[in-house]
Amino acid sequence: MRSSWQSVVEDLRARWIPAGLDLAQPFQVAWYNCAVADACRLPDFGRSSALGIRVGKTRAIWPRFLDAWRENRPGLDERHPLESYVEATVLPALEPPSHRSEVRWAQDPPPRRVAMQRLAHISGLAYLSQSHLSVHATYGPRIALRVAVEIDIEGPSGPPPEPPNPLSPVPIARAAEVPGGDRHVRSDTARSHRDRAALAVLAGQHPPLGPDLVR
Ligand code: B12
Repeated sequence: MRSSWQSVVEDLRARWIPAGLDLAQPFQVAWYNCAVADACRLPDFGRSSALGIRVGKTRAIWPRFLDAWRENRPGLDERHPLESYVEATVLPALEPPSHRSEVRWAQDPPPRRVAMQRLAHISGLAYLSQSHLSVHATYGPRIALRVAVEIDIEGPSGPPPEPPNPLSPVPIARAAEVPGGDRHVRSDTARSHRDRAALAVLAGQHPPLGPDLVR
């Protein structure tokens, strides 16, 4: 029998995915709270094993967002159109409330700031790489981490999952053989990260990325 956090996550996914919020990863709030400074902790309603859902997006959001913008849908704000679109998608799915919930947006400043990349790693959604970019096993680094939703029910149990590391040491070694390639390997820029992801694809050690994901 499915536990209730699974059905909650499934119901929310069914409402978020058609709007382009296609990365929703459940986690136990304690996994994250034990790993970050107090200033970045998430609310847990007094139960450390509460359910959290790490919500992000791939490029799937863009056609849906543009449709909403062209239709002048209510709730969209000219100054922050994408952020307001995400808010107008996430919040109605939590109504009517079946459980208490809290929402933290990526753009929330301290004291509500969440270390979204660490959370993506801890929840198993995307590997936090040395380039300081979160790298998804399928979508590469071109993902955005928009929201963390906390819900007052028991979340997943056990230890946190380890996200797959899409950057294998073999392509890194190959990059070092290319003149100047070692600079890419050591660089902390997003560009070097894409180069390494592209090498991983070429070496057949990475799930295929669309050309627009690795260019
Ligand atoms: C503040 C902020 C910025 C600031 C400062 C970033 C920084 N150096 O700390 C500015 C405006 C400069 C910025 C720029 C960018 N950002 Co920014 N940013 C954030 C934000 C809102 C908070 C980061 C934070 O304070 N975390 C809390 C602290 C406590 O976490 P931390 O684990 O200690 O530190 C993390 C980050 O600070 C970062 N970091 C820390 N030191 C350094 C140093 C360098 C060189 C870099 C690149 C990152 C970095 O990596 C750490 C690991 O998680 C996050 C969203 C979020 N809430 O997490 C997005 C976020 C990290 N940014 C993001 C992106 C995409 C960018 C840009 C690439 C945007 C762009 N297209 O230019 C650039 C990259 C700039 C660069 N030099 O490469 C994405 C990353 C997505 C991913 N796949 O990983 C996030 C998650 C936003 C999102 N909605 O998805 N960002």
